[in-house]
Amino acid sequence: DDNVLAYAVGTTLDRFIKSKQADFPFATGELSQLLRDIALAAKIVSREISRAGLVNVAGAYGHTNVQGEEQQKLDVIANIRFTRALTKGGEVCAIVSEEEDEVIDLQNSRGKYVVAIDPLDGSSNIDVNVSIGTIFSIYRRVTPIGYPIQEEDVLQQGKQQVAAGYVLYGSSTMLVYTTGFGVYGFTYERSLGEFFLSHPDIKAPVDGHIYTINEGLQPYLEDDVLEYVAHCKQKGASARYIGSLVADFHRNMLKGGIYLYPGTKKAPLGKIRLMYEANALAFIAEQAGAKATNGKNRILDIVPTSLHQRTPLFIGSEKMIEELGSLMKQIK
Ligand code: AHM
Ligand code: MG
Repeated sequence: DDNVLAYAVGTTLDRFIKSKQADFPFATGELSQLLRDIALAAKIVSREISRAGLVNVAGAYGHTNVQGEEQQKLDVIANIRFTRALTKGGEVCAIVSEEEDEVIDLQNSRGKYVVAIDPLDGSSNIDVNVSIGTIFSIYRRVTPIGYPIQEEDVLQQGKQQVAAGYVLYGSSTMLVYTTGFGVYGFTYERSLGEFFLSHPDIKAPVDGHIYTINEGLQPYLEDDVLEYVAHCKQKGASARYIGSLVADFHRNMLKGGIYLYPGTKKAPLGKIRLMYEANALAFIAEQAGAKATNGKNRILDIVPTSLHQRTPLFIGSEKMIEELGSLMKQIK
């Protein structure tokens, strides 16, 4: 075997992707390659993050920046790493990034895929050694290959995603993704430089005991959400809030719980972005048997009208989302 050691330890991400591709004899392998490109960028970003605290320690970093540039912030670095990987791979025609105002048109009219990405989410946690994440959505372009991309290639509903995933830079780095056939989680083994399948076919608990909301927003919250939070407390649920969507979502999906970022009196659409935060996690949630809504509609049904639009987000265990939904109906 080409990688005896890796094989002995378990299934690598590469091998897993290859085995899944074999289920689709007519597939060209481009989506598989795209996922591998993302995984490679994730490894690089993971390395940068783990060294972040050393950057300003003279000498400790081991080398100075070759270009002599000032060390850039991690979210900027992550944006560069991911957009570069997506550009070089050749499968992508357009990128929507949280870090860029406009669509990045790669002028690659042969590229089949459009990617929406938040290269490094959880900005308040970046400089303080707390878990952060990358979130990505992959769409197939809808206009014919070989022509310039159009708005409809980019502004697609979440339910059109062909794949979505996230990378969690936590106590270990994980990559979790779906192509619509279940959710698979891989843990990064740094010394081998490989992601290994650690969480096959993730299913979220139907009900949960964790509620996740920034309670500092209380003065601006609507009655229905306040009531639901009171209900969680009464049930004896635990409050858990990291302030990194990926980490909060990941924990709740594994343990059972609900994440709420509602619209507030100050920000009626809340904070979370539809295109590169909510949609990917909604797709993963549904694949894991959980649910995601904006309080009225399924997240994946929302028709986007702009790249950076925000949406209220309620995502998590099926029963908790349903309970919240019926409470919202009663109160409104
Ligand atoms: P960001 O894209 O600026 O990082 O904002 C998104 C983050 C989410 O990861 C997190 O769930 C939320 O913002 C936390 O917001 P708040 O600080 O208002 O609680
Ligand atoms: Mg973000």
